[in-house]
Amino acid sequence: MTLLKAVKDDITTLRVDAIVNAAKPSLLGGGGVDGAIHNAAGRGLLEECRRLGGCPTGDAKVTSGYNLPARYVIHTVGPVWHGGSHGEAELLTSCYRRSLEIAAKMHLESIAFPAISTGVYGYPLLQAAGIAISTAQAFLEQSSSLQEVIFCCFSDGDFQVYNRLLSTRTT
Ligand code: AR6
Repeated sequence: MTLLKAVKDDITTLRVDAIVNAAKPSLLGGGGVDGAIHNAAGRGLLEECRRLGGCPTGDAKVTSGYNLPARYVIHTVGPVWHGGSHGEAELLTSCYRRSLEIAAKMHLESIAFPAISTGVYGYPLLQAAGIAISTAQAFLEQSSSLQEVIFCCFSDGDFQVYNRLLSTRTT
């Protein structure tokens, strides 16, 4: 059975098969978790990202993990929050689904997500966490290599929200 769990940590320290990056469409680095991942991974990551030619919002692309403890980085581009009536929920759902599809296709067993779009891109955390959990749960109902899906929270407040939603979800 696949485990869905929340941790409070810096995602760049996690020893998992893949961490997910909340990237921008150019995939050329930025602030927040994107900046932290590029800093920790080193120049090789930026060089590989340059060759990918960007990524549309809602999609994902994979690179190696370079100096990270994670073997791979799955870069996904979340939606900017514009009030909720501009397809944000569908795009955020697609970020989680596409990342999980890539991980499953590569036969990975563990993956860690940051709270995509909830920083600079302004997506309300409670709604975003609900989408993260329900999309992962729905995906894992199909058979997949994944054994552990981690929601990596950067603040105590985010960690509490994820834990509350995880403890009340219907199985
Ligand atoms: N480990 C885990 N989570 C982190 C870390 C970390 N080291 N650092 C930040 N977070 P954000 P977005 C959390 O802004 O909203 C970038 O400039 C953070 O507290 O990183 O998708 C990109 O280049 C928040 O909960 O991503 C894009 O331009 C979550 O990660 C844009 O920001 C996401 O916050 C993407 O914006």
